Amino acid sequence: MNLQEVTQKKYGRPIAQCTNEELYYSLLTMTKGMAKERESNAGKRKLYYISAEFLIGKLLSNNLINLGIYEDVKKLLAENGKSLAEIEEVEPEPSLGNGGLGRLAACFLDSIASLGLNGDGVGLNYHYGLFRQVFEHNLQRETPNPWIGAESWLTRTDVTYPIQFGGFTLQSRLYDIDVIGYDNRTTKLHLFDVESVDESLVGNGIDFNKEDIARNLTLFLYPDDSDDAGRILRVYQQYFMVSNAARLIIDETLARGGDLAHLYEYVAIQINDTHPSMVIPELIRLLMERGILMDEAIDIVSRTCAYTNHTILAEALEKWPMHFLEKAVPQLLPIIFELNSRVVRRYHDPSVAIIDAERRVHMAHMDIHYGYSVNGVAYLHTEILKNSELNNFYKLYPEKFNNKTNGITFRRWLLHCNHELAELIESLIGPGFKKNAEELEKLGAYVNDEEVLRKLLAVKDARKRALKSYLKETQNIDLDENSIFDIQVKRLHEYKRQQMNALYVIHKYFEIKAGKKPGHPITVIFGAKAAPAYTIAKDIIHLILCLQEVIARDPEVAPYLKVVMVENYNVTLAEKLIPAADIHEQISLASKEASGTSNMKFMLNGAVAIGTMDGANVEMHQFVGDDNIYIFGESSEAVIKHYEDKDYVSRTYYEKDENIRRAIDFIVSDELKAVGCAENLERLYNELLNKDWFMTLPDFAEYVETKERIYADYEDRMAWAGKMLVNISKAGFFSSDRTIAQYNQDIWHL
Ligand code: 26V
Repeated sequence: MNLQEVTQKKYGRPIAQCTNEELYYSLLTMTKGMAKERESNAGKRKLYYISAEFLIGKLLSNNLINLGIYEDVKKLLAENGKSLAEIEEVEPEPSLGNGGLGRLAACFLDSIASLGLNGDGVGLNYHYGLFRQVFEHNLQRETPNPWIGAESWLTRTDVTYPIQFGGFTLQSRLYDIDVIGYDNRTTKLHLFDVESVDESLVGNGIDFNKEDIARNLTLFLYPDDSDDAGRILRVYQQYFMVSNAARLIIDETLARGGDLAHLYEYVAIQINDTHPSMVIPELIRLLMERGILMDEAIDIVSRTCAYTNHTILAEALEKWPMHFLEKAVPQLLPIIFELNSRVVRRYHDPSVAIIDAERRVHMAHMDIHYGYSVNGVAYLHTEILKNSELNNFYKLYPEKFNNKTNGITFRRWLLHCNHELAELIESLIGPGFKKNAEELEKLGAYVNDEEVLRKLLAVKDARKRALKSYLKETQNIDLDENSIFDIQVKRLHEYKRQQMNALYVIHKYFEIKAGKKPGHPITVIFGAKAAPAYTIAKDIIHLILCLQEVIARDPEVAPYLKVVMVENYNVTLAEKLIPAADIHEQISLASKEASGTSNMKFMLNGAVAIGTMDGANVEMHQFVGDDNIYIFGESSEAVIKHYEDKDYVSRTYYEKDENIRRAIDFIVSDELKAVGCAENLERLYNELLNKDWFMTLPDFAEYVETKERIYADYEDRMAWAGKMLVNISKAGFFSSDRTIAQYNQDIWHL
């Protein structure tokens, strides 16, 4: 059915007489119908990508692009006096992820479908997602983010399983979202829900009764984990996800005529971080229920499951206290004990045991012993896993370790979010790059072509103006489109060092007051959600919001420096912010950022990075060379050594460096306290002065120097445009199509 027919059937009106809401729902219906007509791959071996997060973003435009009808629909709507951009605004954005890990899973599904591979995603259908961030009194407050209306991208299926927990059973229900590949097949995102979920359980903000598992199980992603009730809820969620996944995998395999004794010939399971790790004991348990002996079941599962590690932060590697598992999933304990005893019998090193001396279950250890592949997500990250964090495991299983540098889907992060740039590129090198990202290299031929460089700058200016009007309309923020847009958007975490960027802002504030005016005004833009229970992260948001207010009110500084923290940073905002960036901040403490993926999105959209030698920045630097990226800071080796030697004392930097002292003291100044909350500001001040676990201060002086250099270089517009072009031309490697092709070749063998 075409759109005209859909609106007639649904609302009894032609397109021209429909509201934007009616048109959105008509397009949704039409697109879902078209997806059903597409084929899926029916190859023998099928991938199940299990993930607690799929940060899919809005789907309408992306689906229209991948169906190849975006331009036609846009034209048809325009002929009827309607705007596709306005219709897009009607779509709610689900927040089914925290950040990079969840967005990566979404990019991977797009690439799996676009490469025509046989693979589906499996996760949970959180009704309120992570949360919606609102700012009040310069503080973050969390509210639910509902996204499932009467009509949505979800399709209810007949698949339902009884999932047993300690003492009770819950009935599940599977909902599917079609993932439409670019000019190719579709696959599915399977989201399991619990039939008894009750949205009315949510009270003030995101508070709810954490004990009432039957009614709360799929309300939120990662509820507050500051107490045991919140933490054990995660165990319930994770088991619910993997038990459903394992049953679906078994049922689908049998329905395809497969044989469970050779499950690995039919199935590959990718475990996305440790959240789905319980799939290992659960699948073993279910195979044993079907008459397979334990030895064989363990062997089958070990040849089916592969694990991706996304972090080296020790606190983020899940270790569940045994009593949590005893309470929530007692049926898994005999299996986990058995898996552990086999490890302990074979290797006498306690550091590789699954169960430690404090009776905690190390999920990553289980994955490594009982999976056939362990991968990191960027070259440096995998090297650190092999040589330090997981070295004891690497020595046991060198053949299991491999690197898969992350990637992003160019459909969403170029074709959809930056039409003007995509058109300019196509006019220069033809359309081949849309399917083969490496063709972007051909842009290198234009690096000295002034006419092309001018066009590139014009595209950037257009995107900056578009961001300006979007932020004015949606958040009442005023931007100066003639200023430098210097952007840092990502989860709020101390290791990502938003606080270092904020300290720089304070530094610049004093410099401008002292008469040192920048060549162009500077707009420093932040976007970040903080985990609800992560106090210092919320204090950093508070600092940034207070700075925003103090600087905006200062007539001496405001014309030259502006701080903007956008509210509720999400995929939709990323799609507006990233194309408009001149400079992007990738300033994590070296060794701590596994990969980063916004760095790739900015690069592809012609922004220039200031960054440390961390994560995928290392590979970006290798591709673009010293002249096209601004690298600073201590090396990962030096940082790792500081942790080993425990020799970092932040206060010595405060005492010996005047700039640092001036910036840190300002956090607790009367000016900031006048617009903020003394308790929060003092806590952050003390943290930086007495702990600073992620070593902000040692890199500060070099960060300041490098910022001055990048801002100065921005003044030579032609040379700058050359840097933009080089970045775009070298971005091809970071296509998730390349990443997925490598997963398939080395791990999945679909
Ligand atoms: C999550 C959280 C959430 C609550 C606060 C504390 C905390 C600490 C660490 C984490 C990390 C979870 C894993 C994760 O999201 N890793 C990210 O994965 C991306 C995709 O591979 C990668 O680009 C990022 O570098 C990595 O941080």
